[in-house]
Amino acid sequence: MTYTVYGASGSGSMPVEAALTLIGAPYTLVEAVTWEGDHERDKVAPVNPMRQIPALITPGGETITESAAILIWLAEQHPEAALAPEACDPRRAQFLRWMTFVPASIYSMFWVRDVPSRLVGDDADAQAQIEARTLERIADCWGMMERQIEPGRYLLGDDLTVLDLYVATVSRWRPGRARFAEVAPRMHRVAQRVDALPELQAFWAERFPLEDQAAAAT
Ligand SMILES: N[C@@H](CCC(=O)N[C@@H](CS)C(=O)NCC(=O)O)C(=O)O
Repeated sequence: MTYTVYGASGSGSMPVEAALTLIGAPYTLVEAVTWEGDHERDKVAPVNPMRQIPALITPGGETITESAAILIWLAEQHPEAALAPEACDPRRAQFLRWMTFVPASIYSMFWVRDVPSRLVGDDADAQAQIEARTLERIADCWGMMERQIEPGRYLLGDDLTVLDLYVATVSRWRPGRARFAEVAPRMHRVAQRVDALPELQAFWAERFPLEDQAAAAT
């Protein structure tokens, strides 16, 4: 009775794997580095026709895609891990708001910027504009989020939630943590706290060492 995660080091499967680590639930990993080409994307196709990671196969054999849905579902299935405010908790609305904002406004930019030719073909100038403008858009979105939340030790107060795991991961991607710190200084402090969680030290070291995110941000 274990989970299966389709994922890759440094990818959007990081918050899912981190949540499973905190929950203490065993999982099998199917490594699929989807941004490295069709061969890798095809590994995911049987469970996710979008050929994207993360995808989670539950112990009951159900497939869940979409990082935010997976994280919210895992928190609900494992209330003992206390990784999300419950439905009656006053923090629930903001939790759902930002759990939706991150994939809708920020994560989605990477489908465009990772392969700009998907939208503009071989036009090198247009590709360069997409790369530059998506970086600005991502930074703007982080800034907007920063101005509308009141973090405590963590983003929604003093309790760690899957939102913290999510933001700690996505903020490592381009434009990278240095820019994130400029536009979202309070959220940056939270992300550093998540990086330093003792329970996740071995996980981060194996799956997303901080030096890798520095390289990814260049
Ligand atoms: N909406 C999806 C986005 C997933 C996504 O973009 N995953 C990336 C890796 S981090 C991917 O598989 N990209 C390959 C592609 O889109 O072709 C989610 O939130 O899970």
